This record gives sequence, structure tokens and C-alpha cells, in this order.
Amino acid sequence: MKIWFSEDHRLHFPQAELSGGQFVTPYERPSRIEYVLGRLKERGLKDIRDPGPMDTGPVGRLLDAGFLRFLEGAWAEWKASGAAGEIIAAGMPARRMHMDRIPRNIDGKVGYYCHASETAMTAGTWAAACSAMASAQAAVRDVQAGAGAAFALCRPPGHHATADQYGGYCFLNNAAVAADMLAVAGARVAVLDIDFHHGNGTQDIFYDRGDVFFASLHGAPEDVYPYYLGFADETGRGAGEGANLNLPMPPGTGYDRWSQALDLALARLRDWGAEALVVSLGVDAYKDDPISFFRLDSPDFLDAGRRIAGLGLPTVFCMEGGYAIEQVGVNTVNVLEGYLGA
Ligand code: 5XA
Ligand code: ZN
Repeated sequence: MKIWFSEDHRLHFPQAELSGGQFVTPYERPSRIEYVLGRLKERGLKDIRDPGPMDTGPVGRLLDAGFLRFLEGAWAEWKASGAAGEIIAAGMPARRMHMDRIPRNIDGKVGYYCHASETAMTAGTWAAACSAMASAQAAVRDVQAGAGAAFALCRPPGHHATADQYGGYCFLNNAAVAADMLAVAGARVAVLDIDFHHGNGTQDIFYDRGDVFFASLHGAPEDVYPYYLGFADETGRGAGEGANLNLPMPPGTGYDRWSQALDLALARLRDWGAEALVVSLGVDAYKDDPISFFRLDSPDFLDAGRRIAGLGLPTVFCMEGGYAIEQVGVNTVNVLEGYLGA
């Protein structure tokens, strides 16, 4: 299996995350990736390649043009406004305010294009986000050329980013663009999101579409971010009705219940007739993850990989979350090894 990865992820390293009313060092930090790379090499998965530049075509086709322009130019505009620190959204349009008028002021624009203020942007965020997207795109091309599977070691992650908003550590939705590239080429595509957090961005992007099925296993939104999406009764709309499956689970969920949910999602994807698979591969369902509340253990990720392989589909894995830093490598590679060994 080829691994697509860019060193440019390091360009995104904000110093601040708003957490519990304090600024802390972000949980989503470059060292996470070092642990994944280290474990990949330790386990003989050494075909690690640089993806080259992002292909702007598929990104521009799926995501909002104004949002992309904003992300690209935000840092320069922020600095030009005299702001001294990192870009952090201070206010967002709320109930009964205008959602459709884009402010001229950069502080207002940041709030307009952001949905969660824990996520800071810095000088290198755009370049890093493009490099993560390039990895996802290279993995798609790999699978389209006949590889059974490919792993995009994306950082920053993507599944919370919608077509026109960032947040939850995500700027560009890598998995969604990967799925869209596969769908545009004619496949019925399933996105299976096993990150602990609901992939609100991916769901939102495909909610009206009948050619991409989105299934997510996640912490119940009543209890955890993203809070306002990810409920079981969200089943898709219009042509997308029936192509969205949310399986929210409560605090303390262990592998027995989680793996039953996984089997249910896999059965639904199979019945729907998926021909290609994108896995949003987060490993924050791990028992010691600092911002999550599931109880999966490291060997469970091996088993999950085996079960996913049972679909027998060409598969693009895109890295999402996981913050128990030293275990992120083992848990991520366990999914891949479970898949490859099946
Ligand atoms: O998958 N998403 C994450 O791991 C980020 C969650 C951010 C919560 N504030
Ligand atoms: Zn997550």
C-alpha cells in the first residue's frame, strides 16, 4: 500500500487552541504525524511518497470559491488589519442574523467562514491544508490506477470542513474531495467515517446527493462536538434520501457496541451497492484519547481494519483525528494492517 504524505503539514502549527476557557497547545499538532510515520516504517509500510501540488480542479468543483479565496488570503488580510496574534474567530452569525452577507472586515469574514473557534489559523495553514488535500488526491489516483488501497496521511484533517466553513481543526475536506473525484469518474462511493467525532462537513457536502453514501460512527452530538449535527434521524435529502447513516453512541462505548455499529454501517454500504470506499480514519475512539469518550483498545483497530476489508472495495484511507499522541501511530497502522491482512 502506498502512503501519500507531505512534509508541508508542518507549516500549520498554531500555538493556541481555545479549550476549557484557556489557550492550550493544540491537540492537533505536528508530532501526531511523526508517530504515524514511525509506526508505518516499523511495520514495513515504507512506500511513502510526496503527492506534489494539489490539483485545484476537483477542489474548486466541490468547495465554495469565496471560501477558498478567503482561506488563501486570510493570513495576509489579518496581518494587514494590524492583528498581532493567530487568526481566531471571535463571533459568528447566530440565530436571526444574516447568514448571507459577507463582511468586508477580516474579523467579520473569519466568523463568517468559521464554525468553531477552537481552531486557529497561521501563516502556513493554507499551504499545509493544500498539501493534505494533495495527499488525498494522490491516493485517489492510485486507486483509480488499480491499487486495492492507498493511505493519505493528511494533516490538517478535513471531515469537519464544509464547502464553505472551517472548524474542528479542519480547513479543506480531504475525504469529501476524494469521494467526489471517485464519484465523478462514475463510481458509487461510500464514505465511512470512523473518527470519534461526527463528520459534519462530509455529511453536509453530500446530504443531497444520491451518488455518495455517508456513514459515521461517533460520539452522540448531545454530548460532544460538533454538537449540532450527527443525529440518527439525519438520513439525507432529495436525491440523497437514504444515503446518510449516523450511528451516534454514548459515553463509555466499548468495542462490543462500536463493532456492532461498524457491521451495521458496512452492511448498509454493501446493500446500497458501493463500488469504492473512502475511510475517514480517525483513531480518537481510543480509550485514552484526551478529548473523546469511547473505550476502544489498540487491538480493536486491527479488527476494525479486517472488517472494513470484508467489503472488498478499492479503498482510500484519509487521516483524520486522534490525540493520544503516542498511540496514534499504533492505532492508525493497526487499521491499515488489519485491512491488509484480511
Ligand atoms: O475529528 N475531529 C476532531 O478530532 C476535532 C474535534 C475538535 C473538538 N473541539
Ligand atoms: Zn475526531
